[in-house]
Amino acid sequence: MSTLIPSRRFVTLGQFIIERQADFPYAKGELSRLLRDIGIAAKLVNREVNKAGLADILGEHGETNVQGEDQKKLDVYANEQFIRALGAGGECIAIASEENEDLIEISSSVSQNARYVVCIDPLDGSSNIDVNVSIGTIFSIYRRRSEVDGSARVEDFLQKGTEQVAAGYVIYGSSTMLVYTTGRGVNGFTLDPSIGEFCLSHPDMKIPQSGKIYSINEGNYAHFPEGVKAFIRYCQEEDTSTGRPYTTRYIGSLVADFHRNMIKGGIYIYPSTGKAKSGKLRLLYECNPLAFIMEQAGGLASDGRTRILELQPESLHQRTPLFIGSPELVNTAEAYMRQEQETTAS
Ligand code: P6P
Repeated sequence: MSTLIPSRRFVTLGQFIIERQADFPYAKGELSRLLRDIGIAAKLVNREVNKAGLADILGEHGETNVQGEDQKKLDVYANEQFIRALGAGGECIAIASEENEDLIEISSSVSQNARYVVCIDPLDGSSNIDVNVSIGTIFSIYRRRSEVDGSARVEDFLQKGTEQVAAGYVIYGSSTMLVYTTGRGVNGFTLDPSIGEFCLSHPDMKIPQSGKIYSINEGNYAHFPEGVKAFIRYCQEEDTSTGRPYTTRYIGSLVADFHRNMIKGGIYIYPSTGKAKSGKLRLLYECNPLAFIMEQAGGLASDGRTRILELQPESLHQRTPLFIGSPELVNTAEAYMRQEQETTAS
């Protein structure tokens, strides 16, 4: 009599990565350990985010980060947790973080032969912490280019987005999810607090080819490029055959706006504005990882003209405009941007 093996109730992140080792060209457990390290830090950050209103961890840390933004205590805590976890894991040789002006070299003995560098925004949208709005972590993983036995160099980070070996985000929302890609599709894992594990909840995520949501801070309308203004007017025009006017949704927390669009379809735009001529969002640890994920989910990501993943980074904290989401909406927005360019040129 054969024994019936009950079908598994859930697949944890760790089990999934091991079962999908072939997805990662440099397997030998390296990706497993990198994502395990990120998952550990995410669980610790999640614990603090969930009690932020209770613990004396709210409010200003009294410092400002390299972006000149007020650092919340949770920003600092999150940055420390990801640096500590990646440093202890032995697979990462250096980190570029939104919270640090220069790259952070991991000098521990376990990391001396590490082959990867990680770009990270440890807690994006942190201005929303005090009002209990979802926030997120965004990360991007590259193979180092410098010699394994030498120190990491800034060139290890200044690689095009097409060179990423993995990318992902954590969203600390009504539930906490970790979503990642290694270039073989996108998979989402929801944290089950009862067992402390991220469990596969959104296999093979695909963004709808179109959508009815446009996400942009219209408070900056006066300073938008004409092509963006024309796209917004397109979204607001009455045309029942195309389901317009569309709906505007803007949470002001990139990971939350991005994740909603991944599920429902839509477009998120942070263009150049009067205050931010190159846009506000950073290429290395916000736009490149989200663009990698979006393309793997069947969407598009550009700066309004050029594919994000093809942009050549020149500095760690470089900014870029971002148009990202359902392909039909991104293509329409880019058409209005081209039209503006042609009008300006003529
Ligand atoms: P604005 C948060 O500071 C952030 O980097 C993203 O999470 C968010 O989408 C954007 O800035 C909001 O910027 O200028 O619209 O407040």
